Amino acid sequence: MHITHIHTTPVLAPLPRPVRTASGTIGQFPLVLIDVSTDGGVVGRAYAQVYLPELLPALNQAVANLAGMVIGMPLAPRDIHTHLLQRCRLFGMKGLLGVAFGGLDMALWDAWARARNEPLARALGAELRPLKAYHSVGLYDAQTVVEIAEETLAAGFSGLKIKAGFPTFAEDLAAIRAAKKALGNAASLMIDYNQSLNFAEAMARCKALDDEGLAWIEEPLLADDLTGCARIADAITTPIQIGENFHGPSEMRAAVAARASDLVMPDAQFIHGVTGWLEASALARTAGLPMSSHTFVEASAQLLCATPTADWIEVMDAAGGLRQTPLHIKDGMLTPWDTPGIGLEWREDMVARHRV
Ligand code: SMN
Ligand code: MG
Repeated sequence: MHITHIHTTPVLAPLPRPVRTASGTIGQFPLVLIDVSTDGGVVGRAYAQVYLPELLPALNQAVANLAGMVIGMPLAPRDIHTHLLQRCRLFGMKGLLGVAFGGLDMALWDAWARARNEPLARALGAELRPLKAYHSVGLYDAQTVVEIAEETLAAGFSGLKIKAGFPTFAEDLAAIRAAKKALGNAASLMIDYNQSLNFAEAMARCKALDDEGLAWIEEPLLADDLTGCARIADAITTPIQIGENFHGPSEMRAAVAARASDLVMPDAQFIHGVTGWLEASALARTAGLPMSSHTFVEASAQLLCATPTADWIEVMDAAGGLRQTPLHIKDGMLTPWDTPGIGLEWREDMVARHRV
């Protein structure tokens, strides 16, 4: 089977509510929908995402240009991955190009699994199983977070992740305590600073939060400050979580070598797609690190089934407003889609409405 055509569609995907972080707000998710056609009639689907609407045309063009380099090739995702890494070696598979590469890789694997008529996990040799699921939301003050926590429990999640990084630590603490109280023993609470603190502030806030019973504290520092992260991880008992900003498996290898965190959560796109994730999951296994996911709930559900140290699946449903099938969450667990590939079928009416 050969690749005949790759179609891209830029959209601003609707979200149930904006995601406010200490480093900027996402109102709608800028996505590039990717459809890979083959001469065997199989179509593979995935998407790439860029947080800034201003960069959506550039991402769309990057995916289309990269796709142009693989038309006519056999549908062998690993071979294509190696081919594109080689073609792009002088430039480096970084930034927007790395994002386009990750999205395209996922669409190719989706086609590959569909050609086998199996969910991606099963085609990779892993059985589908329920995954511990947490609800991932933005920055909320102590009053509003209670509503969010109640909604999280009602929706069947066993965890909630809220953003932190208010101007004062007192506001962080108030929101965390309010969320914790509302969740009780029914769900874990994680917090995410989105790289917003300097070292002194991060160390002080993390130490002050160490007895609050958090499941993890995420990205207190700039993502590439591996030594800083390692020092904080050493100083407190609450696990430090990083990984959404690992651009390719080699950045994860560096973080693991620096002992930058207790937990890892690569993003299926930034880590360079399914191929990159499989390398990352091997790194996590040899280092004994629990591995969670970051956004991309459809591909992540399949991939976590095939991840030896799988921990939590993040549910921030960027494409949920455009996807045909809803998420299935019950008793704290998400059940991966038991359909060929990664389980993405678009609602064409919604795609047409949100197309840019
Ligand atoms: C995040 C995800 C997507 C957009 C903004 C922020 C985040 C997370 O850091 O961990 O979900
Ligand atoms: Mg995060």
